[in-house]
Amino acid sequence: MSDYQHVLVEREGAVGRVTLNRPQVLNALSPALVAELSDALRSLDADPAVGAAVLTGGDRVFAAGADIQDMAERGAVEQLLRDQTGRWAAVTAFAKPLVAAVNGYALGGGCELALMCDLIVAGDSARFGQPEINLGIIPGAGGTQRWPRTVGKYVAMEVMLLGTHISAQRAYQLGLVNRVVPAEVTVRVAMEIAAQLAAKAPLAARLAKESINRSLETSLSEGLAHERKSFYFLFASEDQKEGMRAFLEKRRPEFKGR
Ligand code: DAK
Repeated sequence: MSDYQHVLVEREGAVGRVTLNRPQVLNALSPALVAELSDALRSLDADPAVGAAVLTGGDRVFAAGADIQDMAERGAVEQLLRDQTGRWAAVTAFAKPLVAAVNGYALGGGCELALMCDLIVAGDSARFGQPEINLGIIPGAGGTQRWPRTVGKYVAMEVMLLGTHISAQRAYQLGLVNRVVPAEVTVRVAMEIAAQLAAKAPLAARLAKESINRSLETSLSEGLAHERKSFYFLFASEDQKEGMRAFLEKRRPEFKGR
């Protein structure tokens, strides 16, 4: 994992951490960085010792968006053929709980990256926004879809048509982030939450995540049917037996992800 140039990958116990690492350009998301991020997340997903992960840009900035230097002179066909979407898809395909730890700017693709995570811990310095309108484009990694589903149409319009930045505190009021903490402890708090997530029954966490994400894409009846099947499925797991027996025996469960 140490041969990555644009991301750092570490593990603390059952928690993986990926840190975007191009500080000189505010972690601008170049294709090379996104390729490494995607590869790192796939590895953490495949690692049975990892139960949850944190995605961060570190203490100063999350990411100021896709790399404008890289995009400036590209044509439409070239953009399409580069299949960036496939690489970004690794973030939403990550099956374990993924916590974003956001300090400073989370703009454009950086903001979309945070919105792809399952929980967001924001430092009090965090600024969320989709300033693409100022570049003559629109968000391309989910911004126009995930913002309105999260905060409603009108705030989404403001953010995407005016390029307004949303502060950490306002993001909290809007339900866009789970916690606002002092910037110097953002990553630590996210790691603690991820450790708690990693201690839960892994299969149940995976299916709960899948079911909640599905609720944003389907009708209520289809979503309920999916939830019910996942619920029944878990009764085929050893962890369901362990969880319920442990409760009855008044002890802590030992989940195995089986
Ligand atoms: N790209 C490249 N370089 C960037 C950058 C970016 N997005 N953001 C900042 N930098 C560079 C600056 O050019 C500067 O470099 P030097 O001049 O020092 O060489 C350095 O980082 C420090 O930035 P500033 O000097 O500008 O710092 P300030 O504190 O004054 O301002 C700022 C910070 C974040 C307000 C400002 O840098 C800024 O406005 N940055 C651009 C933000 C932005 O417009 N982001 C949206 C980009 S478009 C898709 C996937 C993703 C996307 C689209 C499609 N598919 C899968 C299809 C995403 C698109 C986008 O994100």
